[in-house]
Amino acid sequence: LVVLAGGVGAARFLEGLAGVVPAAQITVVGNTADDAEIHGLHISPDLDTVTYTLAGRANPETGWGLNNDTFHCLEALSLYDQDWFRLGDHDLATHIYRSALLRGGVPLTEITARIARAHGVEAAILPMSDDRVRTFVDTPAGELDFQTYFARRKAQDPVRGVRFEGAATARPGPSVVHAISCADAVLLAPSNPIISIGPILAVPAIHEALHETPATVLAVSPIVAGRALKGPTVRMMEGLGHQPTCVGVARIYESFCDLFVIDEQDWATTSDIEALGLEAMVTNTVMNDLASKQALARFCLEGLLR
Ligand code: FO1
Repeated sequence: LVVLAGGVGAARFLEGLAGVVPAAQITVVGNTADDAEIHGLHISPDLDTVTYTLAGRANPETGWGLNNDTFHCLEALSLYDQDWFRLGDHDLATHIYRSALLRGGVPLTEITARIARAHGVEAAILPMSDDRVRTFVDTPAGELDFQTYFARRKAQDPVRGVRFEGAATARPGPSVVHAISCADAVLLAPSNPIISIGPILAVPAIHEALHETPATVLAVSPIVAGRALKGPTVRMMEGLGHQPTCVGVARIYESFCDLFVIDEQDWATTSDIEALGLEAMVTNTVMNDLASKQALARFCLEGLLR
């Protein structure tokens, strides 16, 4: 099973999936366009969120960062007014390790595998690309790098455009295309279609592999009853001229997606989704505990087996 994943929403979905199939059968293709260089360190928030969650170590309140982390270094950085990106002390160790290896020429794919192994994660976690891809968000305040828009300015600026710098020439990570082409199924996690899944689709060879794979492609809508499970998805879709509903998400995925999972609250949109040529599957997609995460994963697998 190959899962295209952003951060917190995807990690919750993966936690459910890893509870119903052996984790070793899961390959995650993770977004790296949210990556940032902060304090001279290379941060890969989405890869880390997936890794920490599958390791059972994510902070349950934020979804990102490590559970029970301390913030002594951050407190010290506040003296220099450098504490807007909340890096915990133990989380910092991951960034120090990653940054040192990157500087030594080790590819991000290899480093990500080492970090996952160290945390006891059995799923394969593949960065979408080892090449540098970065999201920039166009706002009335100017073009902002992603973490300035998201973490520093708390995703408050209206979004006029989004650009994935480097994506057009980025090569996919070494086993990404093979994984998609040989998968039994490809799943798009309930992540923001614009800024989490969007950069993955913007890597041309990944886009092509999704169109060509014989595997069934299933996507889970991150929008329920016009609201996003997490983050600025709805306002961002509105700002970019997409219908901010599950139907709007289905339109973004329509050219390569076969099955589209929507929430019970959106059952009335089934015919709109089927009019796009996707098969709609209706269930509870709101994941508030482990049981609901696993139930959603089981529902997706049953749909794929039909
Ligand atoms: N998100 C925030 O909104 N504020 C933060 O201070 C912050 C710190 C942070 C540290 C490590 C990490 O792995 C993620 C962190 N995130 C933070 C989350 C991150 O910015 C977003 O979740 C993703 O980039 C969007 O998927």
